[in-house]
Amino acid sequence: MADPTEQTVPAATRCGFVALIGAPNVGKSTLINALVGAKISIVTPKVQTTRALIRGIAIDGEAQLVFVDTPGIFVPRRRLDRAMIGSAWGSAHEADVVALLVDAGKGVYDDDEVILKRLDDIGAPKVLVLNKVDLVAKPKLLTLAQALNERARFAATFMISACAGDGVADLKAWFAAHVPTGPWLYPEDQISDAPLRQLSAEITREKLYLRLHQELPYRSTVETEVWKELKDGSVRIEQTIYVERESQRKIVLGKGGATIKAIGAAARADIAVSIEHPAHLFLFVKVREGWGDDPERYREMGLEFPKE
Ligand SMILES: Nc1nc2c(ncn2[C@@H]2O[C@H](COP(=O)(O)OP(=O)(O)OP(=O)(O)O)[C@@H](O)[C@H]2O)c(=O)[nH]1
Ligand SMILES: [Mg+2]
Repeated sequence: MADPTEQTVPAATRCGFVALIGAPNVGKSTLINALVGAKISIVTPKVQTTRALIRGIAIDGEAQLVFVDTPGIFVPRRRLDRAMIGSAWGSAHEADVVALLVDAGKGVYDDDEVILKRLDDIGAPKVLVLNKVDLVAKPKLLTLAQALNERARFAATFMISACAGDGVADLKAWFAAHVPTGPWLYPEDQISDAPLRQLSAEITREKLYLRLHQELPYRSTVETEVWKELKDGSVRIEQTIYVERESQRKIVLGKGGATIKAIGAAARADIAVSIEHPAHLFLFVKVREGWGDDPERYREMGLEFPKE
C-alpha cells in the first residue's frame, strides 16, 4: 500500500481579482501597468482618462493576480460618466480584494469623500494605497494614512510611487498572499484579456488626450474599424475618431491636418511596440452628434448603457 506521506502534494495555487479604485487621476492605470510590467492601460495627466474596465494579469509566486483598472469615481453629470462609474463600483463589488488609491500629493477631496462613504458596502478586504509619495514629505503621509484609517476599515496601508515603482513589489506580494486558493484562470504568459484592436484604439485616445485640451478629449471616442494582418508581418489599422460637432472635427484635424498627423504618428509608434509588429495606422475623424447617447458606442467601449 502506498504511504500517503510519500505523496508529493502540489503547492496550492492562488488566484483572484484585485480591483483598483479611486478618484480620477490618482494613478490607477499607472499602477496596473507597473504591477503587470507592461503598458496595458493608458495614462495621461488629465482626469477621467480610463473609461471602461481594463484587466491586467500578473504572477507572483504561486498566485495569479487579475488586476482590474477602473474609471475614476467622481460625481457624474453625463450618461457616459454614469456608465464609467457604474462599471468601477461593479468591479469593486465583484473583486476578492479592493485597493483604494489616494493621491497623497493632493490629499482627500470631494471625489475621495464620495468613495469613502460607500466603501463599507464592499464585503471584500480593502487596502489603502497612498500613491505619488514622491511628491510628499513623510510626516504629511503619516497624518494622511492615519486620518483615512479612521474613516474606513483597511486591512493594510501601503505608500507607493506607481510611476517610480517604489513599493509596488511589496503591494503585489500582499495581494498574492490574500487572494483565495484556486486554479489559475489564464495561461501563465497572458498579461491582458483585451483584444489588440481595443488596446490600439485606447492608445490613439491617449494621444488625443495629450494633444487636445479643455473639453475636447471628453467629447471624443476612438474605435478600430479595420485590423488586417499583412503578408510582410505588418498590420494595417483603420480607426475612426468620433466627435460631436464639425467645429470639433476641425480642431482634431488641425491646420492642414497637422494635429491629426501628430496624433497618428505618436499612436502608430506606441501601437507598434504594444503589438510587436510594424503598424500602418489610418485615422478618420467623423462627426456623430450625440454619440454619448448612442448604445452602440457604449458596446464598443465595453460599457453598459445606462437607461438615463
Ligand atoms: N509624481 C507622480 N505622478 C504619478 C504617479 N503615478 C501616476 N502619476 C501621474 O498621475 C497622472 C494620472 O495617472 P493615471 O494613471 O492616468 O491616473 P488614473 O487614476 O488612472 O486616472 P483616471 O483614469 O482618469 O481615473 C499621470 O500624469 C501620471 O503620470 C506617482 O507615483 N508619482
Ligand atoms: Mg486610468
